[in-house]
Amino acid sequence: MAEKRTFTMIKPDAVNAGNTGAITKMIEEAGFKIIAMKKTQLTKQRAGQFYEVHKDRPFYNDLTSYMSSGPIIPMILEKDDAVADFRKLIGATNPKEAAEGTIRALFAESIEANAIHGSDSDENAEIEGNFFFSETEQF
Ligand code: IDP
Ligand code: MG
Repeated sequence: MAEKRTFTMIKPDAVNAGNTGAITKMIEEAGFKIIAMKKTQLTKQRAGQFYEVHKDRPFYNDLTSYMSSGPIIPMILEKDDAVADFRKLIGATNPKEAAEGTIRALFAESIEANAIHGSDSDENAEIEGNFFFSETEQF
């Protein structure tokens, strides 16, 4: 079961721009089932915890400020090859390099405010899903 799931969040720029519906539609049309979803906001401290792996990168302080600047929509998604297929659907980190038709190509504002997160491994998908959702919220 775990290897068929991934974790995503629609980031503050995309929520603020009113793109939640369009992005969620693309996710469902690509064959992902939404297992859990909510609207919430991170504190700077919790954003720091989520992105702890990047704590030594030059963009870490800006990233955690941006990620705590407004509401986000975290979701757990299910599909065969969920992690890899979802990374394809969202496109490269830098929207200038993201393939045409991907979520980041369509909706990202910049390399930082890039509309959406996607887990990079089965292990991180589980850790990140559990960061936002309890077991009883996962259907
Ligand atoms: P990913 O989200 O495509 O997996 P990561 O390298 O894991 O990319 O970086 C996490 C997030 O940090 C990115 O989605 C983006 O919001 C931000 N980020 C990554 N690289 C840069 C950068 O060079 N400048 C500013 N922000 C960045
Ligand atoms: Mg990453």
